[in-house]
Amino acid sequence: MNRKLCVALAGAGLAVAAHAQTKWDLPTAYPANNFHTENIAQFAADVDKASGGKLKITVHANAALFKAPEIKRAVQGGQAQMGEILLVNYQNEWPLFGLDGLPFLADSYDSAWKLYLAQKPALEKKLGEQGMMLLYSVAWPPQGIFVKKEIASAADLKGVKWRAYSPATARIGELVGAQPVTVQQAELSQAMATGVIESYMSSGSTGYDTKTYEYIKNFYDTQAWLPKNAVLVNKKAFDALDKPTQDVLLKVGAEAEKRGWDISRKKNLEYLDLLKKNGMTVHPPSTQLKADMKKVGETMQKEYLEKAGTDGQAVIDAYRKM
Ligand code: PCA
Repeated sequence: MNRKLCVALAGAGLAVAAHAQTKWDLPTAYPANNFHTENIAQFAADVDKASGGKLKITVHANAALFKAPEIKRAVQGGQAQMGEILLVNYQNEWPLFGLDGLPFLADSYDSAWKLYLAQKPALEKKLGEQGMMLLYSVAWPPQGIFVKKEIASAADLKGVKWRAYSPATARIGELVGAQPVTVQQAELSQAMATGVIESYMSSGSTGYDTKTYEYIKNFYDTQAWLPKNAVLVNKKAFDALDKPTQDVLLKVGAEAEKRGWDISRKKNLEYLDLLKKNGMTVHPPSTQLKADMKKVGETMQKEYLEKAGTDGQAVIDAYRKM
């Protein structure tokens, strides 16, 4: 119930529960058992508790409410008060959203965290201009190559049906001569089952969540980049909360960010073990494959700077100084 209505009802002599409740929706594109989603569920439970039941956030997992690429606009337009997005999905809208999707710019948890800190002021400003707030952001585990056949170099990926989840992963597919097709995670298992794709780059987390081991038996642990999910809040919805509830949201959001990075780091190796247990071979990339992928990364960083200009360069410079 909004405050004006509370006041009106109170004025009319009606009893108003001291704990007028606000209900929010939070769509995400990933399944309920994904570590990001579990972290968000914990966040929602913590907000409920810390606000004394005043703010109830319903998490809608697995792209059930909005498809992955639609979630940002839904939060911007207020159809959802909050939402979780994959930042790199929006690189075509604004290059800086794609910075954490460039191969080998930041390829460890420590460097990914630094890149986040370097990106953050620009992200907050951009989202602010769009009527949203960046509540928190958490990295996916490092990205490697899932592929049906064994590969020794990028040349072995020629002509292979390649699933992309972002403009950058599609570009990698092009650069290695594969056949990219964009498929979001919610449709990935089906795309593998029907033979639409036979290869893709992602994390052990997504490999496990989508049961990739049922279709694809090789994972090359290239640790090429760590893309981030971001949890956004519609600014008008935030402004309509009372101050104590706003404070709860910010505090619990900061806790979720820290917890999320810790879980991601810890679970990375667990996911690779789970893939092995389910019949997948986890390979270290050959020297040639590593060199080929580094070259792809260099090309993409160059292309990126051509598009992102001085703003993009400034963030990369800030990151390199950290
Ligand atoms: N999983 C998501 C994005 C990055 C990741 O590790 C996906 O494959 O769709």
